[in-house]
Amino acid sequence: MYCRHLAPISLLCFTLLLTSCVKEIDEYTGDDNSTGQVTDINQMQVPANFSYANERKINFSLTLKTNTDAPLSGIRISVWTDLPENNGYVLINGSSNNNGIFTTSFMAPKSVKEVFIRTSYIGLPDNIPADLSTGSINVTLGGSSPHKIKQNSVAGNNIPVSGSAARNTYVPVLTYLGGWNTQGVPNYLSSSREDITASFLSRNNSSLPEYKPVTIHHPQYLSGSSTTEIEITQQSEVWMTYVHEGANNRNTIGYYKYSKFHPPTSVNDISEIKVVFPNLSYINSSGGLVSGDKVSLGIIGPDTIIGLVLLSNAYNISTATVGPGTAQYYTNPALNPEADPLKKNHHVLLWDQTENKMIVGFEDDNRTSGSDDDFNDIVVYITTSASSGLSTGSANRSAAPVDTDGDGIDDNSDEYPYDPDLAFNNYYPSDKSFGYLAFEDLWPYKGDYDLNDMLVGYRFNMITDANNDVKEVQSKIFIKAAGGSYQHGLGIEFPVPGYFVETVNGPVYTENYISNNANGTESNQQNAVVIVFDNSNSIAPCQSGYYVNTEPGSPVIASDTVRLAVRFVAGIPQNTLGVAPFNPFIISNKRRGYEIHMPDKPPTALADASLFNTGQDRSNMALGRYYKSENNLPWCINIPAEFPIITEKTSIINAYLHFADWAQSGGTLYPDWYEDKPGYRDNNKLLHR
Ligand SMILES: [Ca+2]
Ligand SMILES: [Ca+2]
Ligand SMILES: [Ca+2]
Ligand SMILES: [Ca+2]
Repeated sequence: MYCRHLAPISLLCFTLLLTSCVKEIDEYTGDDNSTGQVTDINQMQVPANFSYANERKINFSLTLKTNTDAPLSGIRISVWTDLPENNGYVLINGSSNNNGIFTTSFMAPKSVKEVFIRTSYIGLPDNIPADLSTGSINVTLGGSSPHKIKQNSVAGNNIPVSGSAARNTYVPVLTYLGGWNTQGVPNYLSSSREDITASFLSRNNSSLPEYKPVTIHHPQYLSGSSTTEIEITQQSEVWMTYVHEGANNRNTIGYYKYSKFHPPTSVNDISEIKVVFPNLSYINSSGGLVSGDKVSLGIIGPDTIIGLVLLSNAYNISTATVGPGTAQYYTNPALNPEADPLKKNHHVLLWDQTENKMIVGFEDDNRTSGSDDDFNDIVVYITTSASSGLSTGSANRSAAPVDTDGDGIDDNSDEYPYDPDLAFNNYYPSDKSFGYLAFEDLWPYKGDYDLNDMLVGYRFNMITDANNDVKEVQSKIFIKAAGGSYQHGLGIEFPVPGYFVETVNGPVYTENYISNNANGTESNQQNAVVIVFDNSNSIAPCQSGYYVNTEPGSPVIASDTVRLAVRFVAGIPQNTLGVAPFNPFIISNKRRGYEIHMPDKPPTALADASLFNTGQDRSNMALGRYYKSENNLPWCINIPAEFPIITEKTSIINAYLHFADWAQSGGTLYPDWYEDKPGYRDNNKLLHR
């Protein structure tokens, strides 16, 4: 099988090796319909220290504490580029250690200015925004005096608002236990907060894990035989304690009382609702509450049922008043709006035997439209002064945590619940996208900068264990385009000794120039080097007369996908292993000594050192400068996002119209140059394949 250009280009390249004067033939000579100021990539003025990085490293430290400042350990943490509903994706996953701390670093696209920290854990605020401008994030969630992480839009704390000013005419009549500040924090909170222990929270989370429908996960919580009413059996002081709110709304919770012998059959049977927490939102999340904040409901006699009602989005933070809300969800299912009797329940009642607390979890969306049925949008609990003041006989019990593989990560958070060596997936660039390595393949001679001679697509998954160490790196690798006649190998160097690798699975070899150790790493290397494939043409074979996917009208070539798995003997700290795509390189035209790497990434021990500083290469090993020309042009760039193929012989500056601005500014301008935004691309010079 011969590509159309194989013979002439090979001759040309062969000639290049012998006499550098011929190189001019393949050199890019400008493009007359460029829209930018620079019309020839060779005229770009690129700062000498620029490495063409589209991302930056963010140092991250998160501390999780209970409300008595005890560590919350083994809690899953995710950092997202944006909220999931805004197409955000996960940058890093991990879990808090025995000190409640998760420390790591990750790469974030320079165009991402803010990330969101998510724990999805009952007892902690969720979706905490964090600014990336300083390059590091250091945040504590929870604790006895939670930090204000981001200012709320409404100013003013601790301004008492009288209860009467907040009345409205909703029926049942809303009455008040006192006043509150603008954030809706009652001025009648009990003087001491309840201790919300780590073990109590773990039982809450095992019972009502985020996003997991109770209807599937714990259907017995909603079955007809279990208690749904909070019944007072002895005269007692009764308290409600705030644990958690995971909703976007500013919800209000109130209570009403009725005799166990005369339950209400309609809302009209309820004479009044006493507002307990006007705004159930956390201090860092649209409100001012802290887990453990507690309100007395007064002395209540036996045979009384405490009914609770959730008034959805009822708190108006600009007027500091409570309205009827957009919906009202009662602990008397008969009063709820859904017609389907199986969907009228909006709460689950769980008796926590260890701490004698009656947990109430609410679902805050209409269950016929938009509800995820996890019943943890609001979590409070009820306690009484009498030691057995509550009827608990037929109430469901809170669930003990389950960790089947014993790695310290609860089954609900463990992505590998039956493998103690693995806990979390960490995809790069994301679980739903691919990144690309775009190569010029004539190094040490420069080419035409269409950066399509090898266009390698990838998605990595660094699978971490419960200590957040990387135990295995899996990757999907394919060839999106091959706009040259050379046939290349592809390798990846990891910055650890080869014996750290236990096994390598999935490489594709059709030639005989690679020699490997028994564990699958390449022989005679210092670091662990894995050759992914040794001939690109066996992965994406060219069709006779054409390159692979670089010419309009050429056959569409579908590449094989190489699924590579590199498993390490033991978990490697993420800071030691570094970040994807690690140190990838092509082996140019199957000549083992000819390696082409990303700019400023060092060659491996098997690269032919005599090639440096020949042709147009101006590496300087003493300075850590590699694979850059005199003009600081690269032979490879890494794009952590979709990257349509530049058509044959088109310079990148004429296809990606802000590439030159980006490179010449040292990465300051247009950090999003590769994105599909108005004016960013000339689609006539790109192929979407
Ligand atoms: Ca929910
Ligand atoms: Ca586990
Ligand atoms: Ca596991
Ligand atoms: Ca080229």
